[in-house]
Amino acid sequence: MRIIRKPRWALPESAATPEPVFWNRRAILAAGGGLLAAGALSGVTGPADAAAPEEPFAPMPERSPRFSDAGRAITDEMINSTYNNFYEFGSHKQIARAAQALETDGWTIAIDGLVETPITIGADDLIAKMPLEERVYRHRCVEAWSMVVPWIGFPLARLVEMAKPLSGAKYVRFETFKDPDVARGQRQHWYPWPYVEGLTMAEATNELAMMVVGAYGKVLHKQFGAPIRLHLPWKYGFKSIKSVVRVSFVEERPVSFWEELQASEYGFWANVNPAVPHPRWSQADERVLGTEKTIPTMKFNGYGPEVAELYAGLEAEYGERLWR
Ligand SMILES: Nc1nc2c(c(=O)[nH]1)N[C@H]1C(S)=C(S)[C@@H](COP(=O)(O)O)O[C@H]1N2
Ligand SMILES: [Mo]
Repeated sequence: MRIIRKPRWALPESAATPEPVFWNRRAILAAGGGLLAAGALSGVTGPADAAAPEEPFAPMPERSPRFSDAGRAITDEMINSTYNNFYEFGSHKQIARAAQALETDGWTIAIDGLVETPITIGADDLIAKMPLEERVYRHRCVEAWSMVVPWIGFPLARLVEMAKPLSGAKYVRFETFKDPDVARGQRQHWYPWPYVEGLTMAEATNELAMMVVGAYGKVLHKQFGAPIRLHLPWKYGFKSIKSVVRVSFVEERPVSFWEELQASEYGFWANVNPAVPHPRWSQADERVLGTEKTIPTMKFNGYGPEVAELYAGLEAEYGERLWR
C-alpha cells in the first residue's frame, strides 16, 4: 500500500478551517483573562509571554487621512499579537514568546544590487530619514483569515527613490535575517532560509506598498517582524516579509521562500482573489480574527482602485498565476 504523506512543511488544512478550541482561548483573553490565563492554557507562563510591548512610538506620526478607515474594526492588539505567522520562530501561530529573543538594537539593512551606490544603513537612521505616517490596512492571509492593523511606517517608494536604482533593475528582492541560534525554526533545514520575497518595480513604487516600523502606536512588536517589515495589503500575507535585512534591486525575478517550497500553491504574484481557490481550499471567504465572523473576500482585498492597473494586460500572460 502506498501511503501519501503531506510534506513536513505544508500549511495545515486546519489553517483554513475554523478552530473552535483556539477561538475559545482567544475569547478568554478578550474577556480579560489576561496573560496568566493564556500562559496556563498554552503551557507557558511568566512575563516573557507579554505579547504587546509597551514602548510607545515617539513622536507618534499622524494617521493618513486616505488610509484612516479600513471599513472594519481594528483587530484587538492582544489577539493579533498572539496569532502570527513567523516560521523563523516555529511553524504555528503561537510564536510571540519565542520572537522576543530577536535582538533589534543595532539592526542594519543592506540596500544593494543594481543601484548607484550600494549602502548598509542602520534601521534607526533609515527610519529617521523617512516620512512616517499611520495607515489602517486590511491584511488577508492565504490561509483564509484576516485582520486590520494600524501600522506605522513609510511608503516603500521613498526607499526606492533613496536607493537610486539603475535602469536595469526590474525587481526588488527582500531578505529576512538568518540566525538559527536565535530563530530556532531556522534549524528546520528543509526550509529554504532565509525567507525571501520580491516585487516588480511598478509594485514596489505603488503608493500602497508600505515599510512598517510600528503598530498600535508602539515600536514594532517583535512577532510582527521588528524592526522593519513590508506590508502589501492587496496581496496574500506571505508576500509581506518580516524583519528585513537586505533590499536588492535585480534584473531577474526573485524566487520567494514559499515559491521555492511549493510553486503550484504559492507563486510570485499572490494577488488576493476570491474567485481563484488555493489548490487545497477556497479563497471565497475569510475568518475575521477576533470575531466570530466569516465574510466574503474582496478582489485585491478591496484595494483594486489603487492597484488594479498594475495588472492590466498581464492576465493573458499569467492567468491564474496572478492570483496565487
Ligand atoms: N520572514 C517572514 N516573514 C513573513 C512570514 C514568515 O514566516 N517569515 N509569514 C508571512 C505570513 S504567511 C503572514 S500571514 C504575515 C503575518 O504577519 P503578522 O504576524 O504580522 O500577522 O507575515 C508574513 N511574513
Ligand atoms: Mo499568511
